[in-house]
Amino acid sequence: MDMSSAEVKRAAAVDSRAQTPYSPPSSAELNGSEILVRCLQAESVKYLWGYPGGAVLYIYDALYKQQTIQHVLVRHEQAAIHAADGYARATGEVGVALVTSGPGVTNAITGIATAYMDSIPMVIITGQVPTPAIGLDAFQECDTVGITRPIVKHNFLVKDVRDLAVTLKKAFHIARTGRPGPVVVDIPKDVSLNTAAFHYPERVEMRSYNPVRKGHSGQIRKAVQLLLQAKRPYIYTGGGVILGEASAELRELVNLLGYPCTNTLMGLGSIPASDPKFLGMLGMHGTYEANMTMQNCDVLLAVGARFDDRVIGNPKHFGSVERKIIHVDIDPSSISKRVRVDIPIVGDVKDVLQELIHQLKEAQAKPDSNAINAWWSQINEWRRRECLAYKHSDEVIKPQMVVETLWNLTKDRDTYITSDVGQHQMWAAQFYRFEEPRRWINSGGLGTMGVGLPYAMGIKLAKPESDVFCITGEGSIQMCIQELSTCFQYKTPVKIVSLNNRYLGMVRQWQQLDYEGRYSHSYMDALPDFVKLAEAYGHVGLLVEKPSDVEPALREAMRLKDRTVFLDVRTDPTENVWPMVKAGKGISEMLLGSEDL
Ligand SMILES: Cc1cc2nc3c(=O)[nH]c(=O)nc-3n(C[C@H](O)[C@H](O)[C@H](O)COP(=O)(O)OP(=O)(O)OC[C@H]3O[C@@H](n4cnc5c(N)ncnc54)[C@H](O)[C@@H]3O)c2cc1C
Ligand SMILES: Cc1ncc(C[n+]2csc(CCOP(=O)(O)OP(=O)(O)O)c2C)c(N)n1
Ligand SMILES: [Mg+2]
Repeated sequence: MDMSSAEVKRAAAVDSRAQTPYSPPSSAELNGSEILVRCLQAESVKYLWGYPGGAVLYIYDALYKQQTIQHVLVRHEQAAIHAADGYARATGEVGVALVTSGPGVTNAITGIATAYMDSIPMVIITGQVPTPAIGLDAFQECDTVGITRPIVKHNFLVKDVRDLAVTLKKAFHIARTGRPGPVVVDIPKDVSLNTAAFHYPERVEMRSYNPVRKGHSGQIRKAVQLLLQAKRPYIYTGGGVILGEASAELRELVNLLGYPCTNTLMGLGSIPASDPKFLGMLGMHGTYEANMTMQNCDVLLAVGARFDDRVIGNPKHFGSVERKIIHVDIDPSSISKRVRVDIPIVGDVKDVLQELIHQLKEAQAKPDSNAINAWWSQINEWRRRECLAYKHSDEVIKPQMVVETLWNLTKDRDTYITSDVGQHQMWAAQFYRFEEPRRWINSGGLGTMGVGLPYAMGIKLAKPESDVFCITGEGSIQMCIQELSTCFQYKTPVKIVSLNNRYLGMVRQWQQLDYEGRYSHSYMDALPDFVKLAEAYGHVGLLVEKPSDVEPALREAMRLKDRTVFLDVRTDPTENVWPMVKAGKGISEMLLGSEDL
């Protein structure tokens, strides 16, 4: 953002001589740490995930003296960010985390980048060495503003306690408005101790930051005309629909037009999986029908989706056919970034869809029903390929079957599913049929192994009455497994379903398909006994080795409502994720199974 660079540069050019001399507190004044707590209270923050250290001890002292914000002590700063991020994804609120300077910040980096890539609203408070020590290689000093600059929506270094409240107001405002994203507020130790009068502004004005909400009506009118003239239309939607709380509008639009609709990995649940107009996820591991429809449509309405490389495959192949593209996105920089767009509409998805629906209802013209029926016949033919069918087995546990069984057992309950990254993530996306938004929580853009357990932990605090399952792999779960300890301390009973194929399966799959079966370092020997490990952390561990034991084990995990349960499910190590668009291939050039190799 333009605004950020100028402000941040000014802030980063710290000159300790320019600091206002410290003056003793007057009775009406609060110290920086108390101000921070008051600001968080003003923002109705209920939970804060963090880890203490020297630079934030005044802040921890202020937290000790209050009752409204629950601090959760994680076991690694990466997990603090992931947990707050998971909370934000499930609730739509801003997730808040607190870490100390130096190693606290560097441990948090993966979490911040993960949230940034998926546009998740967060405020991350980082401790910093005292202002006079900045730039002197002080103990536990790192240039937080510099290190985080490319992976935040914005960041601030607060040099004067009198700026703290307004800075936090700005941070929350920036995090949750426009295209959401993580904002870092770096607070030097002396700022957390110095005092000032507390005033939390009701609103903030930032000259160079004014995200557009309403779409241009002229552009929307053009979009309506194009949609009504379409012979082979397609509605392609993404994470923006969920971030913009526009699921109801999307459903209305799809019903109004009767056009086929798909979701990206990040958009799952914005339209019910059971809706016959939903073709499933598209992209690298999307369904045959979703991808064929994408390649062959003549009018594409893209809503809150960013034409990711996992979605369009080879851009030359994607661009080789004639189709008109309408793109609705709140971030103008997302538009025509990866593909050329015919009708750009910058605005908030909810506002734009409402206007689009309104104009469609007013329009005299109607869709060409013959053409649309013919298009549906073609799509139904693609559907008959049943691309997600897999070979069932009584001998070995098929990972797809585990996810299907979980879906069957939980579909009528209020259930949240988190996942890690790998084959298990794709099977979860393909076989768990999400009906509602914000129920599918995973890392899409950065693809961060290790998110699943902290995400589940963060969600369970927000949704104590809901079932929270983490579908993971034996590789990913080990990246933040220490958080089993946090789950025990804070009594956040989550259910971990580890699809243990004894491989870094997604890597193994690529090595099988693209590296002639040279399985270089994708097999993990000497895995821990996960059942004993779960027990050592105070939880329940269950080993599941036979297909017939899958359902009873899942039922048992659900029966143990107040316990964290770790299911070590030994799945078929050779199973691959199908369909698959290999690197460099077009979106319609999918492999549907090993017989296509
Ligand atoms: C192993 C692996 C495999 C994957 N395979 C696939 C796959 O097969 N298919 C797939 O789809 N993805 C896949 N992904 C995920 C992929 O990498 C991307 O994360 C994903 O495709 C991006 O989804 P999106 O386009 O919905 O964008 P998001 O990252 O969700 O971006 C949302 C867009 O909406 C905009 N927006 C935000 N808020 C609003 C608002 N209020 N109004 C309007 N616009 C808004 C943003 O500006 C942004 O452009 C995979 C990831 C991994 C790790
Ligand atoms: C932090 C991180 N390191 C490396 C990768 C690359 N990577 C993607 S999937 C994968 C394997 C995951 O293994 P596992 O968790 O066992 O899941 P599986 O694919 O076997 O289901 C790896 C190493 C990543 N996504 N994230
Ligand atoms: Mg594995």
